[in-house]
Amino acid sequence: MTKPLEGIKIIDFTHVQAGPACTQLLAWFGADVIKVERPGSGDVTRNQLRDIPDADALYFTMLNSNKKSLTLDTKKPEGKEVLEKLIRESDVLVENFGPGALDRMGFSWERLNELNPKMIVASVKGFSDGHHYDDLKVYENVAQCAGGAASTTGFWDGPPTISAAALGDSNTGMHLAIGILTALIGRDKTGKGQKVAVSMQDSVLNLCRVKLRDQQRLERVGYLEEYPQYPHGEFSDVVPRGGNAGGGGQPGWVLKCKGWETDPNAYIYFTIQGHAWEPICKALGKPEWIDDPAYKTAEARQPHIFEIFGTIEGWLADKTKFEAVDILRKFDIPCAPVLTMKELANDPSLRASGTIVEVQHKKRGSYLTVGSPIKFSDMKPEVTASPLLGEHTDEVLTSLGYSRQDIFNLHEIKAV
Ligand code: CAO
Repeated sequence: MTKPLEGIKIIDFTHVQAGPACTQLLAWFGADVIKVERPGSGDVTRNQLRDIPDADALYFTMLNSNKKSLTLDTKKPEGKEVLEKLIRESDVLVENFGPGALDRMGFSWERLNELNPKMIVASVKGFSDGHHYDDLKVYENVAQCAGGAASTTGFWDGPPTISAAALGDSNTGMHLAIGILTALIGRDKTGKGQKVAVSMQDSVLNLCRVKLRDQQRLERVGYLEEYPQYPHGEFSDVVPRGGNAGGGGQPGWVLKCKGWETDPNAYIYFTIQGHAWEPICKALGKPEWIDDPAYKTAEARQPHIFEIFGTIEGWLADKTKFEAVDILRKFDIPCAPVLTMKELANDPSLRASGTIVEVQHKKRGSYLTVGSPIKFSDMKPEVTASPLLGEHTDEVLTSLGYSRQDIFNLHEIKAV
């Protein structure tokens, strides 16, 4: 089956998570992604948090599937020469080095554009160009703090909190992928490449858009009625941490189910959707609440919403999270069990849909990874193993026109 991005050649000059997540996605959709790595060491994640000695760590294998690996010392003249050849025939270069690293290597945007005016140059940085922090190196949690996620996540009586979801890394990579695809479509119209830049701070903030909504509402009216602080607590002049409150117009909370005393994940998320009040009352066996003025409207419920959640927890006390959801789904109530990584890894639906996939790796044997969350009617992205360090060096050099002797010489002088 022809994949939509077949024929698109991508120089993957990325490392750690933000950049590799982007190029992995493009590789799943058919792009020829050549990961350029430093000889001897490669992407630092190959060695980070190893669970099998001498085999690439899962951190690497789960972010670099479907790619080729070319080892090249791009600070040496011989390595630069190879990279220049590759640039001349590639469609996209993606990088997420620290600020200024590509310029110091001699590959500024101007130089890249001169070498290949049709090439799209895509970068991830911690902060956008010209930002007063644009010299900073940034990792995931730093971005979550800088992008507004940490100050608005967690409980009001605890410190700013980091989300386990990679809002700074993979999320930024997904934004960059959208930018690259947009620039590729743009190039079809103009014939020209362009620079695409995404900052981790901006990408986190983009996902925290409703918190900026709340900041403005707070400044106008002095309170936020969907937050647990309303109506009994105090609001300051900044958006507070709202615990597990629903962020939209319908209250919700994480509620205890049977076994919560010993199982830290025996919980469901329960949402009280305004128009679903009647079915909720029926599901809970509380028909008297349906027309009770103290419960009938969202405004009436809000002052004692935690008392309502407490009653629901009473109803949940003899039901597992799965049993509870099986009942509530019949009443069309938006809810879900709090699922663990173990439960997700073994979920037959996720296996069937290709969201959790088992991949064979030359050194590791089989491992699980997350496949494409994007599903197509005409294509099922297949996940293949991540490359060993330098696995495709000779193949790529040959495709660039180097002879066996040239390749031997390059290896000899340690350029590759
Ligand atoms: N050959 C020769 N040199 C190479 C090379 C190669 N194939 N690949 C990389 N290098 C060099 C770079 O040229 C650079 O050298 P200089 O600093 O001397 O110019 C160096 O290796 C890499 O620098 P770096 O700043 O990218 O790496 P770091 O480990 O110090 O920082 C990180 C890592 C992630 C903090 C930084 O890259 C960064 O801020 N990136 C942008 C934001 C980002 O993507 N962060 C997300 C990472 S995922 O959590």
